[in-house]
Amino acid sequence: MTVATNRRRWLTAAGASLGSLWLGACDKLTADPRFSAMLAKAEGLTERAQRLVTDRKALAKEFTPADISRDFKANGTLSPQDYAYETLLADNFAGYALTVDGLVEHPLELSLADLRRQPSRTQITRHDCVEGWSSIGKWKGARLGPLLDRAKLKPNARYVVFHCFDSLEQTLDNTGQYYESIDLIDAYHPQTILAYEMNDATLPVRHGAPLRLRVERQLGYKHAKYIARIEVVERLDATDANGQPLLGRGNGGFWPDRGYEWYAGI
Ligand SMILES: Nc1nc2c(c(=O)[nH]1)N[C@H]1C(S)=C(S)[C@@H](COP(=O)(O)O)O[C@H]1N2
Ligand SMILES: [Mo]
Repeated sequence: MTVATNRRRWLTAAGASLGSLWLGACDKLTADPRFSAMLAKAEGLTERAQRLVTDRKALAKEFTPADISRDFKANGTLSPQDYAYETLLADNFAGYALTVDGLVEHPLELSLADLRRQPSRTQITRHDCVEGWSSIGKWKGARLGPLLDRAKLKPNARYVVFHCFDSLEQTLDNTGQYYESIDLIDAYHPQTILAYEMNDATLPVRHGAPLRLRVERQLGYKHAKYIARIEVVERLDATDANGQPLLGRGNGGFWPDRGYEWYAGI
């Protein structure tokens, strides 16, 4: 399949799932400069913001097998010190099930075998950490878009949250657990996958076994490792009756809660 066809299919899927005319119009937006200019004016978008929207459909650069880093750096948690995780690991993740819930019509519980039966994608990409290092690796995983279609998003679904097994910090407000989130544009991007293989082998523990996100248009900290649960939400800053954020500190991710950008585009 050509990149163009792939992209069109992705747009159709994203448009349908969002139930949004606006995303569907993106095709035309890029095709017709007059329409594009008109929309920019109508929406009061700056040229830069508009370029950002357009660019978000593009694919991240892909590399050849010869480019794969011999020693892909591992960062952050290298092995979760979490009872539930260690129990699953002891049995080689035979008992693992990914939960997909929140604003979906059909909540899912998927074993690794189920995930391997989902539509997949393989890609050789460069991982850029905010700390300044990069490594190139080959990833294979279930495409997130088709998985969300299977769960069927409710009309108010806006963000996909990844809850991880590991905590990076013990804090009084209990917000030390790693989590991340992306919007539906990235969720339906063809290179957004739940990876279970790295460099043609089962995903190693230090790189996020049994399942980690690859969201190739964004920096390393968005690529949640050790995914336990995927939750679809309308807002990232929702609070409980006491005004406490329901997700971390309300900024959509462990590092965004500590000052990093939520949208970490490369
Ligand atoms: N669950 C979890 N995911 C995580 C992290 C983490 O500490 N815990 N670190 C992030 C950061 S900062 C980077 S650069 C990448 C590192 O992935 P790697 O270990 O495969 O290189 O994972 C990201 N995802
Ligand atoms: Mo990172």
